[in-house]
Amino acid sequence: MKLVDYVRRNFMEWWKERVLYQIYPRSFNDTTNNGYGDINGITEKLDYLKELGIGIIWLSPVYNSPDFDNGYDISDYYGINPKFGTMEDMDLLLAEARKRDIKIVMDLVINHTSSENEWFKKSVMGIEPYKDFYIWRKGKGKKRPNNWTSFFSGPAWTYAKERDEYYLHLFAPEQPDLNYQNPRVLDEVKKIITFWLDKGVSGFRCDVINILFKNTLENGKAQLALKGLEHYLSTEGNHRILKELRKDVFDNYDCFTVGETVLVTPKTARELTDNELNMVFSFEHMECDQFLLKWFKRKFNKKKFFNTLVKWQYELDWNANYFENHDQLRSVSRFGNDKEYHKESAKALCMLLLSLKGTPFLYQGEEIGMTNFDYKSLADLQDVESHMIDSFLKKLLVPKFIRWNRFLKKSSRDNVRTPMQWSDYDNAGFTDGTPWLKVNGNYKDINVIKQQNEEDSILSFYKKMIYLRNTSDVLKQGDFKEFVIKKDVFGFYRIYKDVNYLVLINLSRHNRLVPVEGKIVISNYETNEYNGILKPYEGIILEDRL
Ligand code: ISL
Repeated sequence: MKLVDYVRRNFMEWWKERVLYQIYPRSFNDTTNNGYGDINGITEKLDYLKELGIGIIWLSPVYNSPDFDNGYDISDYYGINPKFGTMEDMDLLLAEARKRDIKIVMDLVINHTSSENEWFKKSVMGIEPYKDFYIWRKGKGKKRPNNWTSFFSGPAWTYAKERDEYYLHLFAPEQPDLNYQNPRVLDEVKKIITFWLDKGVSGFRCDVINILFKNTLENGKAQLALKGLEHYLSTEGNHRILKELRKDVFDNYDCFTVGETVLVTPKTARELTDNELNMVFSFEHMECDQFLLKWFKRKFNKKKFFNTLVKWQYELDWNANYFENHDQLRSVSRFGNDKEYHKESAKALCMLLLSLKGTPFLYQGEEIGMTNFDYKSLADLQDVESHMIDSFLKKLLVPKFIRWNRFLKKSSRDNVRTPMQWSDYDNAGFTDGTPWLKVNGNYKDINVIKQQNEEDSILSFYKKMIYLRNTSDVLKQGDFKEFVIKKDVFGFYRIYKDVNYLVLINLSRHNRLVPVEGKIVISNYETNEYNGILKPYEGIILEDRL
């Protein structure tokens, strides 16, 4: 048996043991006052993260990029976006993180590049070997090559007069899709991954990693919201690519991969984690407050949320658990109550997240209960997706008032991208310049410094809960078993050897009866005794010895 396989079988992998924290660099901490967070700003906060109990940081893209999609459009995979600093800054961050035993994971965006990437510029000109690095097709008469649509709305093809051809982009036109039918593309991707692993990064969060390989370019079924999906979702070719990357690159390093996997089901998730990725993000629990698409919001269905979490706990050996990321809304505003029960509900969600089986992923600001933003108009929004959706709805003659109130304000990704709230100084202590995106007006109440000084703050509870998770084999390794799901209450066991933790979470503003007994391990109400009634948004862990 290879040593690496022996270690894998007999020890818990480090990426299962540690709590991960996602940083959205442009909104984290600005040390140059250009209005954008930067790499030195992250280094400056490593002690904060260490004290919080974080073991892995995932950086949203810091590569060179014209920033049409905030770095998810990469123009040079080997360079650092000057807004964020230099490669020396990056090396320093890696070294300082290593000193503190914090691992750094990068974002890997390889479905598409930026249209300003040299590869694309040469491809447009037909220059070899880049001519077929992207997916080019002639139009059908005056029409586009097929009916596929983009994730950001509208057609997935844009015409380039230089070649008298269209290129495919499943996202914005500034994000052309790479052509994985061309083996040279994967060779380049391997070089990129190797470069960063050699630099000392410990893995990758792999952006839309199950839509790389397009089987055919036939028309998509008319009824699907995303036309063309059936031709590129988790295809055999995609599996081949991921297996090859695992065998030729990832397996040579002590690293891990988590896939951002579009429309994944437990079955496809298992296929993607069998000798390919280490874990995947599912989106199913993020769909419990919407009809079909996130733009059609409905009341949060807690029961569905709990049942979905249970389903994934049973179906996969290991989950990547999260309630927030840079594309979603703030969880306390979405699944909790950011008004009367801000503190209680943020803590209850914290307990839930950290006691499910799997690797917990926090997103910056979640640990202080940051909320959605009260945007006043489209001019406040920076996100390319929001602007594309707005133009799309405009073409459908949807009135401005409805576009704004029903769709954009409620669902824009900028809700979660506002700058980190460090203090009650100007701009929440994020920058002394003008922040690239407005700071949430509630920063005087919700900020790190204030919560560091309060024993019962959300931040203090995160610290306690992360400490518990970091030191408890029950929470790290215990089996998951459902206990009860009521309309508002979620209860489950974590069982390890002879210890049994019962986790009870009430996600409502009402008292809820759950008559059980046990010694309290932790409670978000700091109670020492449980009398069988869960208070509003109370979360509690009780211990039973079997
Ligand atoms: O955010 C979404 C819908 O509003 C998702 O559909 C999202 O586009 C999808 O999950 C893919 O997201 C990833 O790739 C995008 C980028 O914009 C996102 O920020 C990234 O997380 C394109 O690279």
